Amino acid sequence: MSDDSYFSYYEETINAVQPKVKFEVGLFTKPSSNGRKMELIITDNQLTGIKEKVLNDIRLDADDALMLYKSYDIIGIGHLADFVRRKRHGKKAFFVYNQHLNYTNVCINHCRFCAYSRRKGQPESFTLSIDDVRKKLSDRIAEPITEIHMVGGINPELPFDYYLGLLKTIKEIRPNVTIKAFTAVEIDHLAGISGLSLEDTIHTLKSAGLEMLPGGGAEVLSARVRDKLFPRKIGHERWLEVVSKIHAAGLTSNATMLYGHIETLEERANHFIRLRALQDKTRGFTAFIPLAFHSKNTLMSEIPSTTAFDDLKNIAIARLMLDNFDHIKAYWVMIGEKLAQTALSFGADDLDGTIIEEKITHMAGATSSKGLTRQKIRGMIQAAGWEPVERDSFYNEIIS
Ligand code: V47
Ligand code: SF4
Repeated sequence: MSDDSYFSYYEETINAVQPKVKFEVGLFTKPSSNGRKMELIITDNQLTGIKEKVLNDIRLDADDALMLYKSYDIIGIGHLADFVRRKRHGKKAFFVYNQHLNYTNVCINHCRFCAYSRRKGQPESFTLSIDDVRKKLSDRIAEPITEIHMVGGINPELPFDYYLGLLKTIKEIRPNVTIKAFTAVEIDHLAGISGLSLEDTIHTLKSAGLEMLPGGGAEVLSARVRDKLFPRKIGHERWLEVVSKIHAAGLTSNATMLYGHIETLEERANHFIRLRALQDKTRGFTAFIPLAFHSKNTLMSEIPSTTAFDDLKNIAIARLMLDNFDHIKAYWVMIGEKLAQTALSFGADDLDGTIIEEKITHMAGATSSKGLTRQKIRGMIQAAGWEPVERDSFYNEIIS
């Protein structure tokens, strides 16, 4: 799109979404087609340099991320992120018809932030049999689900064949769904039990039906945070290595960042830089999803919930920092339906999906619904002035 057509497009979309708002924003250097000055308002003068970079498509650095995190100009930051978001996706806001499946909560990693996992033999521990999985899928067979999102704990009793059985069963019951399964942490574990190299493990899983990885397991790509919160889980170097091998095998993946616990703003900024550097090499990441820490029933229950202010900032700063990621998701499970809807104006272009039965965050005190209908998601998007677009896992649009 040329600069001129982009500027008028931007103005049109803003006016369409907010028809009653007089278009007075004055940070573009060009006058708009109707003579009014277009500007993205920022009230924090310290953000002027960042604004210029954003307008001129210049990559932000870690210091810029810190400056944004330290600023209270949430509206200004939102405007900048919205500018980038609209340039990429116009008025479209994506969602997917998906089903979550958690195959076990038995886990030997004992991450301090986790309310989901249980030790073997504990009363609430569970591991689904292949027949359980078959039933869970069959119960929903009438629904037009296009993606199965499947993750679980690190349960040493499960053999590699069990995981292949999970994938094959899903493909048998729903041959057309995309299986987005196993975080890099699980893939690392599977490489340990398969008797194969990491590359061959990935190829075997791919042959059994694996197509994409969810973003979890990275938490915050920081050795300090890992030492304190999840020392048994793979560190950031291995996480990045596993993901790079996933991408090299032709699979895509998402990336997440768990925030709102002990991480510093510098560590958040560094997380973006590390993800962005890998994406420059592989181009295999699809979406980034900030995950708000929920502390209930965890070993860190004294930590208060994240604020709406911080939730929106993380979305917006992610959009500004991750210039090589196509999509930023506002995961409604974590931040609630209402804030996720608002986040669409702060840089997010995707709400994730129907989900159907979320466990990990609800065990940690999430108060959002456990699932949403397609109509409800469409309604949330439309009510905020965006155009709902149902997508598959690879962001192909689904015409229904
Ligand atoms: O890595 C665990 C997080 C992640 C808590 O790729 C918690 O589309 C908050 O990967 N409070 C797994 N978060 C979830 C995940 C995911 C979720 C949604 C979409 C996608 C995607 C991926 O859940 C873990 C961890 O960071 N988590 N415990 C908690 N108490
Ligand atoms: Fe296990 Fe994942 Fe929970 Fe950590 S976050 S304890 S790896 S289930």
